[in-house]
Amino acid sequence: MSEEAKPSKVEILKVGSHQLRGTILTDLIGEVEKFTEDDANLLKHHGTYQQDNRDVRRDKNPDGTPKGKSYYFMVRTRIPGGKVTAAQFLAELDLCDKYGNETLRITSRQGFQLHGVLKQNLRDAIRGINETKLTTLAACGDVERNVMACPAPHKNDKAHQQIQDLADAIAEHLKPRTTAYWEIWLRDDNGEDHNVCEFKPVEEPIYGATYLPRKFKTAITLPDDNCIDVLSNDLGFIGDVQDGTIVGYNVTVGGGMGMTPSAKKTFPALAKPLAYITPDQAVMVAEAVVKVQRDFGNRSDRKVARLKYLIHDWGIEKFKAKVEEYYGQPLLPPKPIEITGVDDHIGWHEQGDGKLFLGINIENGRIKDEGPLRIKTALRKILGKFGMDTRLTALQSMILCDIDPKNKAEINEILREHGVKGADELTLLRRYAMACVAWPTCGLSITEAERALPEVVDELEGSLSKLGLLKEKLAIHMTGCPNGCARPYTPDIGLVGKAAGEQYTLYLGGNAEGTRLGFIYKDSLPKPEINPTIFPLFAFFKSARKNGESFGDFCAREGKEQLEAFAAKWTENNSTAEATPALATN
Ligand code: SRM
Ligand code: SF4
Repeated sequence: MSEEAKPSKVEILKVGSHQLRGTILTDLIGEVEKFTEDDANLLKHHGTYQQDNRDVRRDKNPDGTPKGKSYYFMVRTRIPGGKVTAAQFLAELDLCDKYGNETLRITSRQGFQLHGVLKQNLRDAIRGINETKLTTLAACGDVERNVMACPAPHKNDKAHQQIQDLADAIAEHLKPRTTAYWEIWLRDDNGEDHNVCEFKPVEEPIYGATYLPRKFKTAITLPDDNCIDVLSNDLGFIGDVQDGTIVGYNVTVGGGMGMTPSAKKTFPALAKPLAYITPDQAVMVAEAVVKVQRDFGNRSDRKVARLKYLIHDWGIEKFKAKVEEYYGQPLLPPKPIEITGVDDHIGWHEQGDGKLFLGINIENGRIKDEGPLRIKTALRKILGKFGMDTRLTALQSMILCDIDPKNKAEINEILREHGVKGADELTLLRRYAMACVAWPTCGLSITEAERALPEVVDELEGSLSKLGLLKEKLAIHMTGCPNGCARPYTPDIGLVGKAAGEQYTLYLGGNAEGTRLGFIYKDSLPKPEINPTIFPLFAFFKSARKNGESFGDFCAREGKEQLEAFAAKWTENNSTAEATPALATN
């Protein structure tokens, strides 16, 4: 075996893990404060990450000695298409209060996360989730992750129903079958079944002994509403809608955001079109793509193990030929289907069956009661009283479904009383803003994101207001490191944690529809300089935009050099505090 072909440590671990068991159970019931590194790696496949509170890492005991790390766990629920009943939502809220840090997070992939769960509560937290018929199995790890689909509950629209059904079908077909999950988390100490919804005593038909080389992500979209960012996924399906029905899909492959700037071999990529298929082919084509990645994805270097690197190495034609071989028949070439729009679904909408749905913006996905904003209590009251189904969006927000129009005023009142703002009280900038978790729980974060973005949005809103641009739809995504968990390389404005001291790389030129990668406009930009750097570009946009183009389209058309040249001239001409209030305030 050549040096390059040596399997990575994680590959060796998976092979010897007895289908992801390792020694998790021993560590779980033992007195140890944390899991071994190997078990912590296996735990990801069970939907939980061992973390530590980075805010207190440097704390000292009274005698000056370091306190050491304070360990806890993140627990992620995998929710295909973001469909959650009221009972499930309320149970997750209870679990975050009972075992977590009293906040519940909606993720950028339509999932939930509990944070701050102590080891002694981990099994109860995971059982609690399973008791509501949700699962954490395969929410993380080297398997198919949560399958996304547009969550808008348009009940009379067949296409919306079709993509939700396909998300369920793919998620079910590609879920791991290991019984380790059931044994560790769902069986009582006396051997009784605690909850058997995940128990399937069979071998792994798709994944075999080694699972996938890396995480794998799938999403399904409609061309006029790419609210799940299909092209950022390893595998995507774009519906071909005719007369309200999906008659086929363009299949896209090889999207992914993660990169390591110091490793040139890594890069963010938008998925490429692979083939056109009929709806009945979708699940088995998904299986074929997954199996090609299983058998040919890089298992020696995890940095380049995602599907996008296999496609980069092979080219799309060779990849397609291999998928056809696994699928067992040729696939048609993709059709020219364009992605044309995006909708955050915030606000009140007709559902199509006489009922209404309400999209509620959750700032950076964090459901909590803090100060005058008591969204957690408001949701408890509304879900407790009306018991409606809900949906989670890929913009870290949520939808209340099936609302009788006669209850609209009461629901509005509950939200208002708890400080929750309605669609028309929020700028589109804030509605389309998204930040990853970052500090204090994410072990990979370099800078803040969730805790930093609200202030950045406040400042940018100030700038947009001064320029009369407050009504513009423009998306800003921020992450605490280049892994890209809030998909920062595709929106109009992307901010990516670069270095300690709250320094970010500023990307411009993407769009809210997620169809273009931005370019680096400034590197290592300290947070207080973000707004002053963008203000002149907003001014340029206002004066030189064409045909109502968006800020991202404008930046992409002008290009970095033109933007820089304008900004330099603008700053020279407007350097007094009076002329540049936005600059002066920062
Ligand atoms: Fe992510 C790792 C949080 C969506 C790319 N991501 C992590 C970890 C688990 C950190 C770690 O490995 O120790 C983060 C946990 C933080 C915490 O404290 O909770 C984390 N990722 C998240 C979430 C919660 C962000 C959010 O604020 O919503 C999202 C959970 C989604 C879910 O429910 O499944 C989340 N992560 C994403 C996305 C967006 C997406 O999938 O649409 C991406 C970019 C798309 C992609 O996969 O390329 C993403 N996360 C990564 C990567 C880079 C992967 C790569 O190919 O290089 C890592 C690091 C890794 O895998 O090595 C990572
Ligand atoms: Fe953590 Fe980086 Fe993902 Fe943010 S982008 S959650 S900092 S891994």
